[in-house]
Amino acid sequence: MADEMPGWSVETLHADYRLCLREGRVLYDSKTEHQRLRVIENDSFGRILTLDDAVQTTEGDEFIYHEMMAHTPILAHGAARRVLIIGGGDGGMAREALRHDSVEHVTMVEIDAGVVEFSKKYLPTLSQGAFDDKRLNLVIADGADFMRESGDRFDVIIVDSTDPVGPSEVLFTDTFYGHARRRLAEGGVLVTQNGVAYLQGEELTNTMRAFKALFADWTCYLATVPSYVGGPMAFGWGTDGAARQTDLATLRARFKAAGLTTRYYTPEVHLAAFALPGYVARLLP
Ligand code: AG3
Repeated sequence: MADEMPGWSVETLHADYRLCLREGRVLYDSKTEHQRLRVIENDSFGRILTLDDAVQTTEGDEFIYHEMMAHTPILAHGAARRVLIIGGGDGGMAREALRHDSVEHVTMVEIDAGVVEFSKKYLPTLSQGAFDDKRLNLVIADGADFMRESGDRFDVIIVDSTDPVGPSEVLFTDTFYGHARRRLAEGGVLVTQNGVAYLQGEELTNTMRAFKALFADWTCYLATVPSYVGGPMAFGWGTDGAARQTDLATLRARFKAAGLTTRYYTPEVHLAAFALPGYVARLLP
């Protein structure tokens, strides 16, 4: 974070738009092998994790992102037993996936062991014990290598990455998406973090172009996460199955059967999230 404003943390992720967060206590500021890690406190958002000066997650609004990236594909699929998370070192995504009793295994491939250790300590409300769940298999490795080399297949793959700068860049390539498709079991769904559409439109277009070439059903869906500035965030969706055609009555029944208490996700929001405003629809090839 740039230090032009004492007492404020400045996110410089976007070229023309900066996010300033009032900085209470700085709980941590250090470099891991892969990136600069920081945790600050803020009255409106609680603890905020930044990696290389970009906001990754906040205690206050993380539920929106994690619920929408985990429950949307899992409930649309309807019988997801094996879930793969690429990234997600803070444990929030694993927590949401593991809330489904029907999920038997979650494999989480995180490149940076430092993020995991650190999140357990400074952001325990993110993982809420997920790292101790017997169904979780934590692999510290490069997600791109894992995708290329693993022989396993998954019903749902969630790419919970940072933005496509630095270590995450490879997770936005056609090659990576192609390998991801081969890791999907029949009817499996891939979802990806694709940035805020207004400011990171090119990133979304590139991913969607790759999905169009790979999947029978491809699109993106949206959710507004206050700490990811610039309007709604887009999540890529790719599958050769029919998960997107799951209707409201079915989603409601699955949601109820799963016994989930959520703060953002509802079956109605699930379906509505796929309705794209014109400017977003026009970013799709
Ligand atoms: N990973 C996604 C962070 C994306 C931030 N991008 C942005 N503000 N445009 C979050 C990790 C949470 N598990």
